[in-house]
Amino acid sequence: MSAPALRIAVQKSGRLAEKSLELIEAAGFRIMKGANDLLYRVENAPIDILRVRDDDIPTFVGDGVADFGIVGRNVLAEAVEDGARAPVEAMALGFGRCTLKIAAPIGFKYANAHSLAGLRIATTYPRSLKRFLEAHGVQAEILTMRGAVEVAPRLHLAQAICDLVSTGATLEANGLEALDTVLESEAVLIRAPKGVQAQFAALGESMIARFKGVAASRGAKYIMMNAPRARLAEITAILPGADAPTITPLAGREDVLAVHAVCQESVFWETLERLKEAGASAILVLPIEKMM
Ligand code: PRT
Ligand code: ZN
Repeated sequence: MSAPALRIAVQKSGRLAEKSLELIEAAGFRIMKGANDLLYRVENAPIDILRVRDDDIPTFVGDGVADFGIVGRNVLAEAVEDGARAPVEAMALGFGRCTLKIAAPIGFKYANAHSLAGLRIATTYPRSLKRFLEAHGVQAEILTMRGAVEVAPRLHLAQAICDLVSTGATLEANGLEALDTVLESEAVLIRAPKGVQAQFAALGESMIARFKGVAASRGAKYIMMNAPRARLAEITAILPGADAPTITPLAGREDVLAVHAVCQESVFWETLERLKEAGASAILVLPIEKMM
């Protein structure tokens, strides 16, 4: 039996596998990839990483076999049935974005969910689709498939589908168009419904705080410049997603101030050009490594 540890279940291989490990490492936990493929240890904290099929993650976390899990919200929503054992979404992680959509062959006349009444809809997400139909009071038949849902209309197995879409290329390649949204998804951190093992509660909290820091610093930039005092309001208004910039005087200059700010959104060349036009000079944009 292994030493007690906080346990996080992540996808072993697939779209979320690498990004999940990257997030854990970015939060300062050094992952040891040993001989055991199913379980990675963390070197500098009592954390075990269980590597499993994504479909098993909600059950593991729901039963408390793992304290936390990283999984698509779509998988969580599809797994959740029994309230007492439903994992809790602790935070959205900002990667693995996709949308569970209703789609049908191009030209299908769609006004709203009632346009689906009486049809057969193919999906690998029967519970999510059922909830969507019930929420709109629509009666339709659900055909549950294990995969390749996008071919169902062409094979006359169904008139519409409910499937994940990210770029839309798969729909397009199959002559389908998206009609409605069932669920907006991204990778989420889920937590055991009974809470994490008591001895690791503080470690769990600190891990979440670090994940939040990683998520917040992703894409954020630190921007510094000199700004004419007279045009300060104009210049600070241009800064993307920056609240409360730091304004300090420059030695020996009455008319110019130094402006420093954290920008939560990307800083584009266009932004820098607008700042320059507004009189800013010596503009520096720096990456942010950590934020808390
Ligand atoms: O083996 P395991 O069971 O662990 O993996 P899996 O095959 O079930 O899942 P995987 O690795 O394919 O996806 C893991 C998670 O990634 C999903 O549960 C989603 O939360 C997320 N994700 C993000 C996606 C997509 N984008 C996505 N585009 N999952 C699947 N797709 C598929 C979609 O089903 C469709 O077939 O990609 C196709 C559409 O893509 P576009 O770009 O053509 O629109
Ligand atoms: Zn899966």
